[in-house]
Amino acid sequence: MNVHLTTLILLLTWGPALLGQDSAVFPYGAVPESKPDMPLSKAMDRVYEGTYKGVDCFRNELFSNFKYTPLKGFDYNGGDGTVSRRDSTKVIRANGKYYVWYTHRQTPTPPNYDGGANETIPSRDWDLAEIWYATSADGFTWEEQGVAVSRMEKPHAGWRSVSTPDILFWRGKYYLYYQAYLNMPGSRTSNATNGDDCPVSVSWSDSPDGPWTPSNKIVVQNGPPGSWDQYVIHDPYPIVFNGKIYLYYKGEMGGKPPVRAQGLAIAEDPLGPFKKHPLNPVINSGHETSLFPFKTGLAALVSRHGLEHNTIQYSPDGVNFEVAAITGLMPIAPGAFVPDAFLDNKDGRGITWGLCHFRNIKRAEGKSHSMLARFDCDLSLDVHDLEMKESDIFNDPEINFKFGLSKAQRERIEKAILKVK
Ligand code: AAL
Repeated sequence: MNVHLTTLILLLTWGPALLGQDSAVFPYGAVPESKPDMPLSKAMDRVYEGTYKGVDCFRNELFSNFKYTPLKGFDYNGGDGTVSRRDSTKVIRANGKYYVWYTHRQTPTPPNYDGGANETIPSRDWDLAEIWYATSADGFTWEEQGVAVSRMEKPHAGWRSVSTPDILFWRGKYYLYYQAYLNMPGSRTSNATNGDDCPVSVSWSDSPDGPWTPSNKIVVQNGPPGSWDQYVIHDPYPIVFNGKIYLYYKGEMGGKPPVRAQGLAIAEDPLGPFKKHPLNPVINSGHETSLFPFKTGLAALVSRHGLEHNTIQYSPDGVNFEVAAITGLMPIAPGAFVPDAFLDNKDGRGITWGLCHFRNIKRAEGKSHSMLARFDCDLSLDVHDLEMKESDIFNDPEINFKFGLSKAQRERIEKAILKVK
């Protein structure tokens, strides 16, 4: 046996002992791609046996941080709360430009959250709203085109408000799904959610520029009494998968605050019938829905609420999701540019940008509106932007101090100090 091989065997056998250790030690350097053949802690075992899509943030294709840019082209009446834009759809590309649709509210006053709403005063930021749209050449500067879907005529769902749209392109036609209110958001306080009750309806067009024909049909119904989604079917989000229309949505269960989870309803025709999946809810956390094809499955941005908030998740079948990455400072109501949302080609390439919103701006002064913004990320198999893979975000201290203790918390702490002997 040659001397090198002998030396190697001796080192592997006696190395640890010579180093004063009684077992192999985890190696120095970049985390090994393959699992070391040695006893591992649960934490290190999870690196290899867990559901993460990489052994560290820089090599995890489904990890990214998020960068934000203000948009040009939208006027908010100086932030007086009378104009609001929020809950934008996926961004799509057609006719050589980008298109996006969103909740547009223009009312004589800001919303009155405290029972003072009526036929002209909104009860919520998305009450008495319409679906408007805008186009852009670059995704940073937008040209507002005006209304796409107006409120419906009574008694049709959506007569009070239509909001929170998303877009489907299917067999040559465009479909806009939206929350279709049959009563004032927040008015049914009898239930444990915040009364933001509604089903989902749809309008269609031969062109992204309209005109849009309302179906005047509820295509995703509220669940039966006592079911998790009996009151709230929010954030309809269609994607083409397995040859069908997979429409994800948010439901709000009871509890204060209500638990938000996401369900799936599947149809073979854009106008339904949509059949809810028996395993609903399929995502146990989050708020607004945002998914995209990734490799042969689907990935989901899961933000804001729940045990698994601030995660990016992956599902091979569109039903069973697992945490692929943990992140932070996620976009609210992300509407990503998803070039392959309707291709169903089992080669999902991922996303790099989209629109989102910042909400309840200036609510403290009795004014409340939301504004659209752009987010960028690297959740793409075709981009490798290491700046987007940095997990350690340095915020200006003032940003953190803005999330200071409430008056009640400070009083609680000071009271506790007095008790210290
Ligand atoms: C949004 C969405 C739905 C809710 C409200 C407007 O973030 O979840 O649309 O109804 O908030």
